[in-house]
Amino acid sequence: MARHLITSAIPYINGIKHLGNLVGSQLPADLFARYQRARGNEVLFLCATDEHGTPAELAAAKAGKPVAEYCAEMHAVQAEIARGFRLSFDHFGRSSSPQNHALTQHFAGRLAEAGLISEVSEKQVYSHADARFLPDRYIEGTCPNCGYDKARGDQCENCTKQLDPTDLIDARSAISGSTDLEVRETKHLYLRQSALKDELDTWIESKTDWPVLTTSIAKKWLHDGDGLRDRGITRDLDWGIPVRKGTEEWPGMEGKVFYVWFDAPIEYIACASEWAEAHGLEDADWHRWWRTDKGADDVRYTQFMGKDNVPFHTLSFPATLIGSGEPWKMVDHLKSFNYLNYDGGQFSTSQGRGIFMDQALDLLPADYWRWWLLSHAPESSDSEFTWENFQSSVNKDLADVLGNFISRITKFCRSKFGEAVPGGGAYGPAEDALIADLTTRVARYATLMDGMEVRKSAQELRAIWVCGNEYLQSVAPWTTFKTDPDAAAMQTRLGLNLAHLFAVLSAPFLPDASRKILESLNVGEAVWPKDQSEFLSQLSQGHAFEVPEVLFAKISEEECESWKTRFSGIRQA
Ligand code: B3M
Ligand code: ZN
Repeated sequence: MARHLITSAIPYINGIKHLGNLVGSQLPADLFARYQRARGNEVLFLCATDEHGTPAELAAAKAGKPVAEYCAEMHAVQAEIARGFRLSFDHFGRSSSPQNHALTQHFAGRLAEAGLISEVSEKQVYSHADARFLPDRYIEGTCPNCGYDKARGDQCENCTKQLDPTDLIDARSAISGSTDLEVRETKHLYLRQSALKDELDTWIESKTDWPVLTTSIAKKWLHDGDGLRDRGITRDLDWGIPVRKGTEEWPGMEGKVFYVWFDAPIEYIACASEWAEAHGLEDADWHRWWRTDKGADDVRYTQFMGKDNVPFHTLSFPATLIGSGEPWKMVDHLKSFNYLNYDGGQFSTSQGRGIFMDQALDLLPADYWRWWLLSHAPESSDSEFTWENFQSSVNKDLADVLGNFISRITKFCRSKFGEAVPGGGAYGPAEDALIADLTTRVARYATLMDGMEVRKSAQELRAIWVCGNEYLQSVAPWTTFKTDPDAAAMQTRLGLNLAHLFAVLSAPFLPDASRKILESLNVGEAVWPKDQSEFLSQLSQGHAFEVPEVLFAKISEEECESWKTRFSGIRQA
């Protein structure tokens, strides 16, 4: 039995994610986790909320809540929506957990001991009224270039000029509005990633089976970008993980916290510890997933994320792990995604453009979205959501092909043989040909799923459903029945067994529909098919079943039009 550690990029806490975020990490990770479990492998699938940093502070301030309270609430909201989408995390953790505090401080301590952290003095704006240093984007003022009076300390939104806070005219705090600001010296910690260039280089060069999207981004930053420039890993914020060297104070770092991108990937590890705690397990139980000296050497670790997150996962986080000098499990396969666009533009959280996860579930059950999103996953290039395409995919793939097959075969059997599998008849050439075809296709489907070829897997799965429909259409048991009831019984029996096969194969994509089919067929436990001919004879004479309720409702023109209009604007918070 293989062991799979699977993580999805951890979504920021500030607000509900849109479908573009979902398809770029959590959903394909879930597909892979469900598939590996279905194959009988041991899986630990982890995700969490990314709770630190300026966006969390700003969102909490906007909601008028203390940031800890805001994060706890939003974590519960995101967890509930994840359940709605049937994301099968073994644990949905929080980067603000005590475990992540301890581990992040531990890594910083190890890196410091290894000489990989430098202390740098910088000039930064201090606000007396707020009693704190202000990050660039917390400072507002008039743009020296265009005169726009709400320019931010990092950039003018109006003319796009990049700015330093000291460029602003009449600079003020975006928190309090105070103009009582002062430029002060402050010390920050930098991670000396450049010192690990050779090790990172060797490591990435060894990943010959990674998607080009991943390695091209990694190599670009490693070689010709300034991606390996030493990075500040501390910030002057209140909310975050206090800077400590392991369990000790760090002189001169009082009141500072680690930068969100330093602690967020460490949460992948901390989350396993949170998982162990939540299940009353020992440290050894999570160490066997994360420590190569404690059993994780035979773990296969796969990460899922959008392409914008790749540099952090191929350079900074590996630098943290390697730099610690400890035997942490490193990622084996990194699956990254392009962007999903929305109806001629971009999904945008800040602009409220597109469809958000909660809204999607209010319209239709998870399986409808899972199918469209996964079968259109932005793998080799960006892809686009349009309502017409969504409608057509739901109606044609789910309702006409899979749904129709299940309903047709179960209803036909009920009408002619009753609600139990009929006996009699023997396979002929059509059945042998079908089984041979399915044998090839199921093997191909498994190879594609193992390789995380999401779109191609969906295509192959659909092709398998089509085989079933074509078989029924060509042997036509409703006609055979009139002249040769035994042959019709055999065809019907095979049809019911095909329904079983489709339910098992479709489960990673369509967990709810799969469960409904299995329930209606009275199949207790889904077992992945090894041999198609054997699998397709499991439901034998006398096995009782029920006709399931309609699995997929078609989307009408009216619905499609009205949703299109409803989601054409901007979401009001
Ligand atoms: N929260 C960015 C994002 O959600 C960031 C990912 C962290 S992964 C360690 O796209
Ligand atoms: Zn400007």
